[in-house]
Parts: sequence; C-alpha cells; structure tokens
Amino acid sequence: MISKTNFPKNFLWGGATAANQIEGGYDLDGRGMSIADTLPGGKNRFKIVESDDFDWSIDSRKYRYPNHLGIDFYHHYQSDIKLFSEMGFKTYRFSIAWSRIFPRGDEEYPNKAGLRFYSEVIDECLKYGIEPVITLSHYELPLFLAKEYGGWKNRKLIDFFEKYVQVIIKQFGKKVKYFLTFNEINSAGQHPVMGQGMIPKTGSLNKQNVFQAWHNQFVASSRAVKIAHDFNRNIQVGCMLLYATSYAYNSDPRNQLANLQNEQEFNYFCGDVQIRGEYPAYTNRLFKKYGVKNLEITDQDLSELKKYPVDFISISYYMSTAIEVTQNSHDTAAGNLIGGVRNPYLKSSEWDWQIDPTGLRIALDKLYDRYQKPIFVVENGLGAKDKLTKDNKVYDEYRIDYLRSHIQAISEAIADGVPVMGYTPWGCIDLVSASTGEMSKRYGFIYVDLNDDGTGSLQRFKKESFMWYQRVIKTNGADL
Ligand code: BGP
Repeated sequence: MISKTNFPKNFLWGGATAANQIEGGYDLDGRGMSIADTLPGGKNRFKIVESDDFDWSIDSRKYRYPNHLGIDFYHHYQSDIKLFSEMGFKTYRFSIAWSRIFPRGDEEYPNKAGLRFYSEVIDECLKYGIEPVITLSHYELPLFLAKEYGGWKNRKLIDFFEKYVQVIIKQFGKKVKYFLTFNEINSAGQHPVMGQGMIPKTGSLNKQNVFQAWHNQFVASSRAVKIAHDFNRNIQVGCMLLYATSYAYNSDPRNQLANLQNEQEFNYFCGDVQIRGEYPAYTNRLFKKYGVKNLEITDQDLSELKKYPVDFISISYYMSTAIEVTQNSHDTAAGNLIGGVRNPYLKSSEWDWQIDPTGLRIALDKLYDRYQKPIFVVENGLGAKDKLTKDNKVYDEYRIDYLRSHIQAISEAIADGVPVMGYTPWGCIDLVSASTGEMSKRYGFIYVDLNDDGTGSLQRFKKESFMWYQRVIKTNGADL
C-alpha cells in the first residue's frame, strides 16, 4: 500500500538492541561480570532473582543459557551491521556494557580493550552512514557494584557513573550525537533488580530504596547531560521511559481517578524529573502511599536537576493497559508488565501483551502535550515464535502487521503535530529476551539460528519482514 508519506526527510529509521542481550564474549578482553550475567533463564527469572534466597555468589552462568553468550554479536558485529545497512538503517541504537569499560565499576582507569570494541562498532556504523544512538545503561551494572555497594540506592554510584560517562563522551563524543541515560528507568518500580542493580537481600523491594535509587539515577542523568554538553553542545541526551498507555476501564470517576494516578506514577514520575528538572507536585502523595521518608536529596542535587534536564524523550512502547478499582471480577492481562485488567477491545501477543497501535498515537500526543520536547520511539515490536522453514525462510506476516499498524500510528501522531525523531524497532536481529531469558521469543527482521538450549549454528537469515522494512525505509514510510 503506497500513500503519501509525512515522515520528515531526516527521520531516523533503524533498529535497537542491548549489550547484555546480544554481545556474548562475557569473559573476553577484560570484561567484568555484569548483573545481567547472573540472571537465570526461563519465564520465572524475575521471581527467582527477586526472592531473598537467590544465591548471587554462584556463577550462575553454569545453569542458565544463553544470556552470557547473547547471539555472539561480539564476533559478528561486522556482518550484522552490514545486514542493517542492507535494510537501509539510518540509525542503530545499542548499549555499552559498563562492565566492559570498568569491569568492577569503581576502578581508576578504564579497560582499553572494552573501549576498542565499541570504537570498532561505532566506526562500522559510520562506514555505512548509520547514526549510532548509545544507551549508557541498559539493564546493566557491574556485578561488583551490586554486591559491594548495594546498587543504585548507594550515592557513590553517581560518582562511578559520572566517571564512566566522562570516559565515554571523551572517547566517542566526536562521533556520536545521541545518547540515552537509563533504559526504561521507570520500570524499576516493577523490577528493581534489572533497572537499579539492587539485590533483594539488601532490600531492593523496599520502596524507600527504589525511590532513593531513582533519585541517584536522576542526579546521574543530569551529570551525563552536563558532561555531554560541556564537551559539545550539539550532543543530545535523552531519557528513556517504558510507556504503557493506560485507560480507565470505564467512566466511573473512581476508575478515572485511579487511572490518572497510575499514569502519574508509572508513565510520568521519572520523566517529570528528568525532563522538567524538578519533582512533580504529586510527589508527596506518592511518598505517602509507599511510606517513603527522608530521602537523601540535597539542595545541590535539586539545582543540578533543574540546570541539566534531558534534551529529548525516548520511549519503548509495546502495549497498553486498563485500570479498574471498583470491582475485582475482571480478568487480568497476565503478561502485561505493569498489571491492570484485560481490555476487551484488544488482542494480545503470545505472551499476553495487549496490542494497541492507537495507544501509541495517544502516548505520543500526550507526551508532547506535557513536555514539548522531541520524541524518539526507540523500542516497539512483536515477540513471537518464528518458524524457520527447510529452505531457511521465515514468513512473519504477523510481525509486519504489528509494525505496520504502529508505524501508521506514528505517522498520525506526526500529522497531529508531534515532532517524532525516529523509530528503532526492538531486537532488529533476534536476541535473548529480557523477561524470559530465552531465544524463542523473537523480534527480529533477521533470524538467528540459536535455540533455548544453546544449540544452533548462529547463522543469520533474512525474514520476510526484512524485505518489507527495507521498502518502508526506502520510501520513507510511504510503502507500508
Ligand atoms: C524492554 C527492554 C528490552 C527488551 C524488550 C522486550 O522492556 O528494554 O531490553 O527486551 O522490552 O522485552 P522481552 O525481551 O521481555 O520480550
């Protein structure tokens, strides 16, 4: 279907990945253990790591596959980026593993071999005219900082992060224009182990610690903005929010109010601080709800937050949710990451994530109304069980349908006047799933021959969606 495109000429079409889900090479060239290396595989991975008796001292690489090996991007990055360029990518969002640069996190000097790897990845992108977008922290923390310092609830992490960012900006700031601070920073309300590197034994599930850790991350984010702008004012730093459009289940004012508060708490709290540079008016209500008291917040912190807000907003968008507090009889959408009840108007993915392209248009309109900053959709996509045929083809029209409808929604938001910077669908090449630790939940345009049990040739094959997305980019969104 060809229509007139309203995507701007410089729209950043591309794809997104994260170090801990693709790289492998977990013990190569001086890399330290990362908190992501310790996550057990399987559907209950969050439950397991969030229980008090998960043994973090065990080298859990022994009983879990394949997070630590990823898809071996460490040794395939040249051919993988070549495939991205064949699809016509204008941009590639990836993350740097902090543990490759500072293996423990608190060292004096960075690991040169780690820097060399990312320098090569960046140069490989630039060779094809692909603009790198770098996430500084994507569910990633040197394990040592989690075990010895207790993760982000410890203020010392602000200084360690600052040093890490200084090294990254000094090294790559001449070549890279876009940086994101903390991936899905708001998701720590649900999963503090992943987002804040806090081990349950040290009290990560305690909201006091979660909010303290958020505060420390907010200050760290401001420092990153300062470092980047001092180096070169053209560098743009964004926050990254897991945005799940949320509806009141019906017009009962109690559900409407509950939905408003859910949106404030889940979708906006972190963004309000990182984008507006100050804590929102409803903060005290939130602290009261969770019994949070006397956080360590200095005047100096508040002035840094105000002085160095982010330049743009980036979001992941996969699903919407519905809020209902007046009855308890409704079915819940079990897979939805943030809870809520099932919305009868929507279909779900195989993992019970409710599919809602209109919700993306609503998200973009609401975010722009609230903040008036450019928005980058840096994650979106459909996790599915793909089937590789005998002649190495994957007919993934279900993925094409999902992406097409979400691209249409972005196009409508642009027509509404929202400045959308770009679109980087998640897992542009199949990778290890964050929530299940398995390979069988696939998002890619490129199939990777790797199974949950670790068998497979690691060979890459183009799916049907590869050719489709290539056309979409070539026509700047006209041929969907
Ligand atoms: C986001 C994360 C990604 C990614 C994606 C898909 O929450 O930023 O790291 O994995 O979700 O989730 P999953 O892999 O669980 O399907």
